[in-house]
Amino acid sequence: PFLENVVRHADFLSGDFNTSFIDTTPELIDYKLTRDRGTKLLNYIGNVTVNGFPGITAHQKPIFTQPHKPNIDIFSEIPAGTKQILDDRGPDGLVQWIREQNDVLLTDTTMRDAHQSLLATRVRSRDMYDIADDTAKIMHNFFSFEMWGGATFDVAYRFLKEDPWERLRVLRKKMPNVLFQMLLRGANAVGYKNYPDNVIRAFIKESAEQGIDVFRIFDSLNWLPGMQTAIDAVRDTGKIAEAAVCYTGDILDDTRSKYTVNYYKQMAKELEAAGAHILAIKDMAGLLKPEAAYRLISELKEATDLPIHLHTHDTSGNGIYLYAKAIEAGVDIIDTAVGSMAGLTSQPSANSLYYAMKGNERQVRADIEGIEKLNYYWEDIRKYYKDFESGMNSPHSEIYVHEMPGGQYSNLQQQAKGVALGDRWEEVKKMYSNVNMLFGDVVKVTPSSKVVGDMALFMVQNDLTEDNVVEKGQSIDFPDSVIEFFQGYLGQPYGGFPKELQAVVLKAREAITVRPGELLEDVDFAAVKTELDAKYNREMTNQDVLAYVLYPKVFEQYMTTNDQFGNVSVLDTPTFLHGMKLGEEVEVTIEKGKTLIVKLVSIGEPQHDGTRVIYFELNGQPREVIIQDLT
Ligand code: 3PY
Ligand code: ZN
Repeated sequence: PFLENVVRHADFLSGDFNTSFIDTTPELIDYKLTRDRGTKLLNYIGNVTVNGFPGITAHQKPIFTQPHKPNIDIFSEIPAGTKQILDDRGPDGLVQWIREQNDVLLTDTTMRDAHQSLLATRVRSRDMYDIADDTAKIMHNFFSFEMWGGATFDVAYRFLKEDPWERLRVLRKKMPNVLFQMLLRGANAVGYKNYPDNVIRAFIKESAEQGIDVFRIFDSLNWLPGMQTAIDAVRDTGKIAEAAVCYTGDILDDTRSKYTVNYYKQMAKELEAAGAHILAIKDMAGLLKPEAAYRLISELKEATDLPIHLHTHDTSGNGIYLYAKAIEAGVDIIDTAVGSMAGLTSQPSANSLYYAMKGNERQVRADIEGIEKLNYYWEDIRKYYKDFESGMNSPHSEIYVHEMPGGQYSNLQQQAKGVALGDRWEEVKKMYSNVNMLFGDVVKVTPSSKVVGDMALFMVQNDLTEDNVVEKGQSIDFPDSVIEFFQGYLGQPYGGFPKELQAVVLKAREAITVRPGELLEDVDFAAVKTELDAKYNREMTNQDVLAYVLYPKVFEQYMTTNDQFGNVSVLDTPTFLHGMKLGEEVEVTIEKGKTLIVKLVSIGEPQHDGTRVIYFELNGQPREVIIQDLT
């Protein structure tokens, strides 16, 4: 193909060339690269068309309408916002500015927690880029956009085959006016286990350089030593350290004496002393009841000087009422999502809250007409990801009993199906709350929530109960995550481990009581880079190295897919998830000014070796790819 290109070139045909022709004619190489990229994408499309996409059940690609956009003039100016306040006045200036606001400020979670909690974190960068400019203009007076962190980091590499750092960079460019916020799991970064301190520091530094301004830092057991390294590292970057108390239990229930108002007040004071700029109340399961919110926030306001940022999930359906009470108690910032991506396991709707607070002395600062338009866009986008919906379609007040975080519900349900416990889901939920009590009533949020979930599945599967687990457990091996938890590798739970159960789970293993980071050796980033450069025969970036250190297998798999299929993030979402229909034509812009027109012409019969030939037209030229039929 490259030679074809040479012999067709005008200079070549006219005889106007010499021996440096190839070196001085870069478009030949460029053409070859474009061609290679085209072939790789055809391979991807052929594969998905024949073999499907994990988690997608539709046999035919559905017909989708073009997502409705607000149609704001793209050349209109993006109004300045909180990002400029931070850049001009620094973290303390920003905190001062928050204190001066009477309105309640909003964080929009649509691009992170909302889709993490509703659509298994599957929303692709492309669907965010397409609405980024409009969002920056409409939500210019928001406090922040939570658009990174939590589960989005590994899901991007693992399932979407795209680079989360690129998402951050591109969005930052398109949305330069409002603070970018991420969720950081303290010493677990964006993973499920504690990492060495220098990994936490390097990850935070790189994230700040690439565009994150506000780091919401939490520890899955509310254990302060698990947060301190991260708080210090964020402060060193000049960004905002928003430290979280994770809310669990029920401060209104007198029969539960562990997580009281005083417990939260004490923790808030410690976080203030540890260097937090903002205090987050992270109600990850949506357990905070309206009257409890009023009381908690009123008391926290007295206990600390920090602005308070409230996060909840609307699983019970009480989210708006809870926010109204929190606003009455003086909360400074709250988390909402665009209406069509809100409610149920996601955050309460910004649109609904806006109307709910009409007439109140504290207003919700938002351009409601604009947000209603964003609503249409996300309503259309959400349809692409229908197969990843949890199936929950009404409020679940039982959340107050099982206490499962918003993002865990559908995951654990899938896990239960995976071990043939799908039809015992009710039992699993019940067991989840029993395990919580068995563990001594612990904070349940990634990754501690995963431990409780793994144990619940294990108990149901092995017919264990709270009464017989200690006795029967002598002769069984518990799941790895449970063993590691009882070894202290996620930190120390408030009130300690239940000793009898710990002994049964650990058997001959030792437990630690120090911070896991103290025992973990620093990662030698230069050595990892050298190894990766050699392995992939190219210069790896800091971001690649960090991704590999956090998730070695996931990153390697991503690199393999990338090698095979190229950059698949350029495909539109229906094509990415469903492939193409016979006779269909799609446009793929592989970079600015370079568009491929792909038509699926026919799919050959399976060959004896299990392969099929897929016939395409690429920019009008016939092209074939051979793929393995795995169905
Ligand atoms: C995460 O850690 O991803 C969460 O959303 C926890 O609530
Ligand atoms: Zn959440």
